[in-house]
Amino acid sequence: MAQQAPLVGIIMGSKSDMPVMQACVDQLEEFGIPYELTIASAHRNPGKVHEWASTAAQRGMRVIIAAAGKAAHLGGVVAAFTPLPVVGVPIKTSDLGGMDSLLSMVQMPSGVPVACVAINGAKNAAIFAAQVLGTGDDAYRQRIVDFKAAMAEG
Ligand code: RP5
Repeated sequence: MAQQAPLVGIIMGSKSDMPVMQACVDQLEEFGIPYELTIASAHRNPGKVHEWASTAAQRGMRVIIAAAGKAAHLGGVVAAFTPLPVVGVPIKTSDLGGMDSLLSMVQMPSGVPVACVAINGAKNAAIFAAQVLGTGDDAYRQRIVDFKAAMAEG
């Protein structure tokens, strides 16, 4: 999608999240939605996260998908720095099975929402992002209609 300006910004806390997040990338590709992918941790690279999140809207992004595991603060930190909707993907972890990621991502303080999908729900994050884009774009909305019709066909 390099030829089109990205509309979805994907950020993840580690390259170790990529095997899970490949399903998100694949779904966005299937919808033909241009995206940008960045690896930055809220704890290991806070400056990079701040810069990326606080410029995402002016760079043309419409929705952000943030994936992280363990003490998964990435989605919330990104949400603190952008007016864009943020979808969080809690990553399954070896020690606590992803409940750590889920609870730290979903329990946001009032005023700074992160719309959180299931543990490892990378594909649903892409579908939700497409639905957000579809609210203002008939072509993207039609892709969701077609996707649902194909799903119903089995
Ligand atoms: C989080 O810590 C990442 O999002 C990842 O899910 C988890 C483990 O990261 P690595 O130690 O594998 O880099 O920040």
